[in-house]
Amino acid sequence: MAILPIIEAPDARLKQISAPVTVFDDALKTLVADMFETMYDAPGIGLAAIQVGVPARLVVVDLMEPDEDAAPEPVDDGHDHENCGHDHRPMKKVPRVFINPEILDPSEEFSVYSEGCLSVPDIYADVERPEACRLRWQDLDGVVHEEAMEGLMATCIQHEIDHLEGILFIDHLSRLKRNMALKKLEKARKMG
Ligand code: GNR
Ligand code: NI
Repeated sequence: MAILPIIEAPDARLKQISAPVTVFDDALKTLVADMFETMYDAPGIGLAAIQVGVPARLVVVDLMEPDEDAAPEPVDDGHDHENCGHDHRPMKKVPRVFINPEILDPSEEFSVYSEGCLSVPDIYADVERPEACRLRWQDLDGVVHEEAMEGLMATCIQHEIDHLEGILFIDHLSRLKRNMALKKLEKARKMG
């Protein structure tokens, strides 16, 4: 397993269109394992292969969810966990691999989410996308699946499929806002 370097904008490699995965071998499984390790380390909720320099139509996602089996751990940090309304249960990983993913019948309803991207670090902006869709994809054995997606999963998978087409979330912003984001990135990079 390895944590891979994540490519950041304005690197031209992020503009490539990724090629379909046709070989479902051990090298693919290793790449997926490395992509999960890289995503959890970042941390992020999704990662497309091109973000680690591999132009293949492959994405990993993990939105995590509260672990129903874990007892809520008592923590004494001065914050009123009994009454704060948050869910303080430990989270469990829900790793998902989507190979050659395709969006089917996107909803006519849109939702807005404040998106970020590991390739555009520390920049966040509202992006409007179809609120729900169906997704068709292949798993690590090449078996085809189809499932309805909504909410954050629908947002995230559309963000990832954009990466496969060479599109970043800032490409959905006005030219003014995109240029502001790119300037901010450039400045942050100069500052180290
Ligand atoms: O970690 C991530 N968070 C996120 C938040 C809102 C919408 C999309 C995302 S995906 C992003 C990780 C990433 O860059 N995936 O390509
Ligand atoms: Ni991204």
